[in-house]
Amino acid sequence: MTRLVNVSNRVALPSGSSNAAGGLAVGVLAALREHGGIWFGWNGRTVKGEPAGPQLTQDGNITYATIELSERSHELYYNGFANTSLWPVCHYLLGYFRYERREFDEYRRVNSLFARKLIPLLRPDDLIWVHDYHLIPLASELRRAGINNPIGFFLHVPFPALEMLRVLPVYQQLLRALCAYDVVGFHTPRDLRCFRDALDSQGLGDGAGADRRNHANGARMHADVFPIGIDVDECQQLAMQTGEHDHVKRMVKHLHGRQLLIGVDRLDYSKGLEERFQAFTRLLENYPANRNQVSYIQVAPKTRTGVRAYDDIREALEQTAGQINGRFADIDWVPVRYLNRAFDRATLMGFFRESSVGLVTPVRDGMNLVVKEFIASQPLYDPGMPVLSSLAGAAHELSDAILVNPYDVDGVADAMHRALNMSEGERRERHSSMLAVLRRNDITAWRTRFVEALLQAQGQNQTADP
Ligand code: GDG
Repeated sequence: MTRLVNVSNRVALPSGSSNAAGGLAVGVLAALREHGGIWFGWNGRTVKGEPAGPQLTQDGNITYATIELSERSHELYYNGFANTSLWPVCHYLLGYFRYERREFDEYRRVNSLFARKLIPLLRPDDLIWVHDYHLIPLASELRRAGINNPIGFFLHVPFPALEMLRVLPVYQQLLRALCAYDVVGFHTPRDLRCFRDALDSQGLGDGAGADRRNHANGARMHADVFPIGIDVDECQQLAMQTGEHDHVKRMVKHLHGRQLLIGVDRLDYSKGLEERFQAFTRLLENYPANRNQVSYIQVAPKTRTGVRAYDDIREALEQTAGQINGRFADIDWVPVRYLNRAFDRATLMGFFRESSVGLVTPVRDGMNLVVKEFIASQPLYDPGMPVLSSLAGAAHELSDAILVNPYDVDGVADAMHRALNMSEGERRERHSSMLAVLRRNDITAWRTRFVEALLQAQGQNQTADP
């Protein structure tokens, strides 16, 4: 069988915490477990001198091949260009955007380091699947070194509209770099449209679509939509099994029969947590009957510590949660529990199952797996309802969720109230149609469709070979 070589900035090693929060890791791991193969990337360690690796670790059918990064690369490439230039632009959040040429130079250097370290592991019939915005130039680096394998790229974050993309001084270079891939994948048709517009603006598209000749090996680049999904059965089973887990039991005990609203997000400004806390305040103000009747748990494990904006948001949210509790709490009721830590996956699914409302209100998101996990974890006879941001990619598929604009705090409060009071019949109807969507576009469909597109590229390349 052809080997699948996944490459992402960060690899979630089996020896690490099983609480790793992050959609890319969850998706890649689930896809790899099914198909087997290599997962290549950074192991999370930084060093002062020359980074070592790749170090190989075998776990079942997955080989983890990991490298170190220098402290300088971590600061300039990861904290810098990837997370302070690209991430904000892709999420339409220019208030967080900064561009420094030396950070972009380091971004290119790290991509060339990834290529150098990866090449000795490659076999001629491997399919290479590169993930996310950290590694856009990787294919051009590999092509330069003579690698002719099919190489695909999947963008886990939104592809911004041309007028937003143009803010990046190096956007043209990045677009050209994307043309070195055989397959470029996005979560939604909207992302694909934006990508095609951007290519056309540079004369790189064919006018009608995104297919074009790529200079390196004469193959054609194919861009398409591959919505990421989840393993529905895994979530359902975990959710059903965890009712007896200590954390879930303690959580339910402290509810004292109140309805629960839940949010689970990496602590990231794109997840709309400040706005969500305001909306919860508005729920208690505008619909006072909910006081002492509902509780809100927000799980928000830390990520990207060391990036200033991420440290700031943590402090801001702690304050807001304190203010809400200070204003509304009663001797027997704490309105908000803000848990700045990670839980294991099974516990999260158990929490979801006990919740009446799933709050998923990012101000922008590529897809959002949490809403899918929330839906899959619900009991069929009495399912909870998600309140979902229309600015998350998942809204494209999940039109039966209660859709909101996350910036409209009164609107989100109305939606919370509506979800809390929706009839069982309506909840069951909406849930069953959303579950059907989750099953159609599950993690297997995502992986299979992408791999098929890569195999097709391989066939075409071979035909095109002189
Ligand atoms: C990127 C894109 C896209 C969260 N807290 C804990 C925990 N998590 C898990 C969730 C979920 C994952 O992390 C988060 O996935 P998301 O999709 O919501 O978000 P990002 O990390 O921003 O992912 C996103 C995704 O890539 C996939 O393409 O959907 O748009 O931004 O699985 O359950 N897991 C554990 N403990 C926690 O405390 N174990």
